[in-house]
Amino acid sequence: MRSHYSSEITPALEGKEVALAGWVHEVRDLGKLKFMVLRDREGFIQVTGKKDACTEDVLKAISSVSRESVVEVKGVVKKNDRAPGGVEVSPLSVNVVSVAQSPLPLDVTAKVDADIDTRLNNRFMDVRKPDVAAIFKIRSAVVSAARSYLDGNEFIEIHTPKIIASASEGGTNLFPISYFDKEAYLAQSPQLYKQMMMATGLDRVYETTFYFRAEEHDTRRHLNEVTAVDVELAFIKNEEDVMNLLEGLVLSMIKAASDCKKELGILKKDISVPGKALRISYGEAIEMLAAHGKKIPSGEDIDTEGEKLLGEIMKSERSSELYFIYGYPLSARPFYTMPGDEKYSRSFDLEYKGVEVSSGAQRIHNYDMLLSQIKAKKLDPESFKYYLDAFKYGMPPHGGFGLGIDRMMMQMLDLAIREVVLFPRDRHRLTP
Ligand code: AMO
Repeated sequence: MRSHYSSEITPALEGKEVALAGWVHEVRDLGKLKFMVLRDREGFIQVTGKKDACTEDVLKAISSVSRESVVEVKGVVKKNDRAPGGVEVSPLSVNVVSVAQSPLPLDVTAKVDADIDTRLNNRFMDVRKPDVAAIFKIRSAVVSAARSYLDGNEFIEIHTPKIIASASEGGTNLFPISYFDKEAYLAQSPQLYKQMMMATGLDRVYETTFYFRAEEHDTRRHLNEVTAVDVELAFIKNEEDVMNLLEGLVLSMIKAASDCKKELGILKKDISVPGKALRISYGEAIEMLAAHGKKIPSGEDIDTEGEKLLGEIMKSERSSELYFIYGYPLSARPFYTMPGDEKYSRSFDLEYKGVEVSSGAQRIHNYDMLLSQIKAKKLDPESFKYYLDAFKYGMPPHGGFGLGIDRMMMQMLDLAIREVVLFPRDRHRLTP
């Protein structure tokens, strides 16, 4: 239906006939002059109906069309210094393809601010706003950069089941579903499957995936359906190999976002790409927190408040927004984590501006050790049989991580998590 997007209409096309298609953003009727601003994915273009240059039908269509209707406009490009971008289109025909009812559920011209719930209830219309569309264009660039980075590092993209028979991250946050005559769950993570892949010889795998988490959190940073990049790699020396890969991946994603200049301009945001990710141990982290009045009992995970405070300390004292915390207490990590010694594990979190964006570890690859860890965490080895079998017949040393795409987006753009997900699933939201 279209020969050009609005952004492709430049004064250099003067005199050329073009076909445009999009939504009626605004209409202004000044009697002899009728303006219609047409909006498409790439921007806006002014369509100017002049009484002496257009047919009656064209002028009538412009003055009667409702805002947000879909139109097809054929016309001639004209330079005009007073038009936005120095160019406009003089219409030869205006075809109203789909009429928008009124009143509109949302104001796309953003003259009236709507609350986030009204926006999410009408997401189809919310995303018509250029600043909201910009978020999802950046998101696409970021996911594409993640795939390119991993593809370029000899990873294979896999897809593992989202309907599963047993928990992978602990039993409390599963969504049960009925699977014919059996009980099943939505997958919390591809964890057990990506580890089983390490016994296949494919060596380096990743999945862009959903996690389903029945957590009752109602926060700026939690969702019940999460998008993530999950990675596992074999023949590693230790967790440092995994951290180095994650660092490169995250920097490439931030770089891709920072390259979205047009979209960042629309959002009035700037993204600075860190040079590297610093590394601090869990012990150092809790000492730094204690020095600032926040006590974390030794052996416990750092809570949200602690993470946020650490983010501030790292920024002001070490000029760092991106850093690893490594060597978490074994007791705070899942059963598959490789112990460092009796207390500490070969695990890490990656923090970005005071929020955990990824967690990972070297894994246990020894069958007996894995079995004893499952028992130590009071889990039933029988329900992990299919997973444990993969450790009996040759399993290389391996490790990996899960990186939250939603969390990355929210931290890069400094927005709440529901802003960066098209149709978020949270405690209260199951539609649209
Ligand atoms: P974890 O449970 O820490 O680790 O999840 C990994 C990353 O996923 C994101 N994430 C979430 N984002 C938004 N809302 C949530 N409710 C939520 N839960 C998780 C975060 C988090 O860092 N199997 C391990 C990973 C591994 O070791 O490979 C795991 O799932 O960004």
